[in-house]
Amino acid sequence: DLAPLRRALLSVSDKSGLIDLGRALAERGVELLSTGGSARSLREAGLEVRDVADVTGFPEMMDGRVKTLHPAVHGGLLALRDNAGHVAAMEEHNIAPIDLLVVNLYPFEETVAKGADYDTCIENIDIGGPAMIRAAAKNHGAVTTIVDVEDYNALLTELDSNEGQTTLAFRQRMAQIAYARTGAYDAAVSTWMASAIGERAPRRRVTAGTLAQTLRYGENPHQSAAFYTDGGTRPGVATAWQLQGKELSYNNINDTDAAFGLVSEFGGGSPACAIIKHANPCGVARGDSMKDAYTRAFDCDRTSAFGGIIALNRPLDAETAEEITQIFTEVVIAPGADEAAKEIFAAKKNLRLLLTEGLADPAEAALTYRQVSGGLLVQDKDNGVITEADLKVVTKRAPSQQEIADMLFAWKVAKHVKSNAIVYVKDGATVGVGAGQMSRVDSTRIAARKAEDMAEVLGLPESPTKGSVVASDAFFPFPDGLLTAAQAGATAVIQPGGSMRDDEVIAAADEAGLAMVFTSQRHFRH
Ligand code: 93A
Repeated sequence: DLAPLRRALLSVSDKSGLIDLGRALAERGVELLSTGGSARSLREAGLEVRDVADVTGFPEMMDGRVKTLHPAVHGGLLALRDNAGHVAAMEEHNIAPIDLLVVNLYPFEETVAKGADYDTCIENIDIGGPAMIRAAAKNHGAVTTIVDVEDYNALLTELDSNEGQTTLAFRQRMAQIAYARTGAYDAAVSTWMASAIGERAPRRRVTAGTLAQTLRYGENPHQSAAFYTDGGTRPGVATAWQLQGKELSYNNINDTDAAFGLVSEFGGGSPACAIIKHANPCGVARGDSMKDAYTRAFDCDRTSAFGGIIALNRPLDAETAEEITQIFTEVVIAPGADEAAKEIFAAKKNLRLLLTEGLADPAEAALTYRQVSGGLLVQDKDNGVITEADLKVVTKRAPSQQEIADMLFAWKVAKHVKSNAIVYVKDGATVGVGAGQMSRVDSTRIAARKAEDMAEVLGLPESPTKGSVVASDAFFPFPDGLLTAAQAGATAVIQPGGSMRDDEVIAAADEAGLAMVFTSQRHFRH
């Protein structure tokens, strides 16, 4: 299973670690072949290198578009060492075997991320690199393929443990990584092309992702799991900086994403806070201060908030940090934290603090994926955002300004609640959330019941749903849900409208003295 290493081809865009690797290989008696820029770096460091152009007998041409695409290279990578015909072909055509390929590709993803123009992106599509990687990885019976700088050390360790040779297991592992890289690379090209040519839903798209973290386990301990990131730079859980606390778990990442997406709906203006449990909000509020926003969010459902995930739309300050540490919280994510706040959190070793640079853009165009057995469902992200101008009043009574403000708030929250979603809001704070029920009327009842429970906990004289507004993520198919909300004391309703029985529902609203607006946009979230 051991394969010798006599000749290596190094062709890298990211030159970090190249010289150290080249030197380490040379010291182990490995002959070095290399392409233009890589060869120059190695030579400048005093290493002996042979140019690929010298091996192929062709100069690099067409601005480097053709440098390694030649049988002398591909034959050296692909030839089966123990196949008489292959060996004869090598001899006949004067092809020397290449035992190690070290390539990292033109930085296509980075070029796109920098916002480069079309032609620059095209020029950064690497052709020769992936061709060599795929060839070398196919021939892992004899050839080692390294595509990441982070694997240079592993290679040297492997050589040192095996008297300068590599094991089949190592070559197989590296080959698997190699194909992951070329697959992700082409996926990135395809994704970029789709948006560059204005395709709404990329056709026959493959998902791109790079392993960012192997997770301890998945949603449950018997499920293994990993976190893949798309290399994007948008603020969020994938790009946040973790200041303290244990590694994020699968559920933490999922919930933190939900929390940050929700709080980002409120922009970075006045303080807002969202507390999430199992990807659903159990309290969302605006406040005069961040502490006020947190406390009001907490008061929506103190029981569920225990062990929750908190997202803030503005930097964490000391008084909010102090308040948050009063109960157990899994994760806090915010666009920043001041020194005093960091100090308070530092005493809570298990509390994870994630800092982002800014907020997510709720209106951003993106795709979401859901796996089903045997396939993948791809759709545009729900980036629907409405303003007061989109509301159509359908009842005799028009809502007051306060009701409109609360309805728009409730609508933003409802977008982030699992269907069937019912959200009661009063004075810029949720007072009852009904999530994930199979019947809308059940969600309406549960949310009102939970509000009553909180009234008891907080010692309020009446349920906080009295004088609230209510949002429903999809239309009320019958008057019953709406009447349940009216009974709970809601005075205004925001919903998409569009039911066959809208007339009945509007009549019921008028009868109960409610104001109701239609948004004409639905926010299912299943
Ligand atoms: O333009 S290419 O697609 N044509 C090639 O034949 C080729 N061979 C290697 N790009 C090619 N490469 C890439 O050049 C490698 O993947 C690597 O990223 C880069 C290294 O070039 P240099 O050594 O000149 O910096």
